[in-house]
Amino acid sequence: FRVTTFGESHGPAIGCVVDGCPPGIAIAPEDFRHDLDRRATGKSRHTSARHEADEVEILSGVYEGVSTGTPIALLVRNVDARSKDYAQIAEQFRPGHADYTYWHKYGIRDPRGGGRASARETTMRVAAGVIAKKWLAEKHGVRVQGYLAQIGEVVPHGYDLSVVEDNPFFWPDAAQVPALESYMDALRKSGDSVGARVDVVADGVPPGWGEPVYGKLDGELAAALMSINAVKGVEIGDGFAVVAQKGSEHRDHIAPDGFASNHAGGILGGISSGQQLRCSVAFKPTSSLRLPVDSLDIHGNTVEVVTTGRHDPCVGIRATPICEAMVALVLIDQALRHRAQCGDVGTVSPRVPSVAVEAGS
Ligand code: EPS
Repeated sequence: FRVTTFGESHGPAIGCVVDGCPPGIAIAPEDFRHDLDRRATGKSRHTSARHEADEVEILSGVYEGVSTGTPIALLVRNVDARSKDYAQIAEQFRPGHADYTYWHKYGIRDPRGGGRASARETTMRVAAGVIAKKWLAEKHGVRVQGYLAQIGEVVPHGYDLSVVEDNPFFWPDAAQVPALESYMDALRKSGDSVGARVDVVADGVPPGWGEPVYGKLDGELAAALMSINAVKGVEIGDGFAVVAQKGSEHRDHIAPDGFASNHAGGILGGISSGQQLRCSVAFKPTSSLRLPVDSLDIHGNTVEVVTTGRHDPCVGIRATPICEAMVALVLIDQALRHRAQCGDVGTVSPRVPSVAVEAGS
């Protein structure tokens, strides 16, 4: 299962091609609505004010509402691009932005907004993720759900995943939402931006998905999540907290009725253990700020950069559905790979060794 995307923030359209999708999945344009709306700009005053329709056109791979197994091409036309906002920074490098590295790599860049580096590209990851989520839920009862686990220094006091969809932050503690609104209002007025952490859990993943050495499930998840714009860190399970743990504390005790804890995050040796999959993703503060900063232009002159336009003061706020999509895309790929090698997913019964190991041998 492979996804590639194309398009720029202010080009005519963005799109993706989904290769390797199993045949027989019911797919309609309206299936994409829910997740694309969750990710979209302009839904609250705390995100970019750009108003995109994000209407998905299915160009191929679906016949009479059902996937045919051939490449699925999806297209979303950009309807609210406003490139003139970027005229003043077309030749300037925004500190912290990919326009510097694109320029040095290619010697040419699309200066309209973030161009190819814009988070607009993530629309198509979410669209492809809808297909993956659907297959995972229907075939295996797998549910992938994310939430915002930190904005700046603010962390949730409680974790109630049933309230996550009821607020513009995907925040798991409803009582804190008014304080977050004030926090974000003050941040926006100051012209600055802030980082965030998104957690994603997947329930129902059977044991056995993932490869033991190359293509480890955790490696694939890290690569997929790290490929999202503005991501600077990925953790699986306890992540970097394992550094301070003792082995006796970290190991998840195994009992006949299941594991007693989940420090591993549902992955052992690159393969799913059957526990809840737990990932955590760190988003940097966005770099397009209206606060002036010294920089260089493409001719090597020092300049003062001020970025106007419609930007997210915290791109992590819209990142929950994007992270969910990337996790779902990795899981469907691993599920199909597992089925190719080991047969029907979830039906392999582990063999108990026929020769008992003698105590003390
Ligand atoms: C983005 C900058 C803004 C955001 C954009 C992400 O775009 P513009 O180029 O219009 O100023 O609005 O997000 C989207 C358009 C979207 O659909 O996510 C950036 O630099 O990443």
